[in-house]
Amino acid sequence: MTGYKKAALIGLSVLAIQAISSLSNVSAQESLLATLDVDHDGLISLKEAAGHQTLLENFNLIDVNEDGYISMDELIASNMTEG
Ligand SMILES: [Ca+2]
Ligand SMILES: [Ca+2]
Repeated sequence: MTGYKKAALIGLSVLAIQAISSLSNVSAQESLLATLDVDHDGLISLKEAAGHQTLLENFNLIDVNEDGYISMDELIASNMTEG
């Protein structure tokens, strides 16, 4: 195997790993939203965030558009998980 091919193969593996880890992150946030979204409107209100200490403490930071709710997009951007 040439050095170039090796580098290309390593590059592809890194991309694959990044794709897999970003997918698993999304599902972590999906399950977090599902856990906290008591009224099933797809958003986490301040009241619903009370079930997650870290989320509650960072609510204003995560709520980027300041509508008082954390959307799936905002949750993904925050990288917040259940842990
Ligand atoms: Ca909700
Ligand atoms: Ca928001």
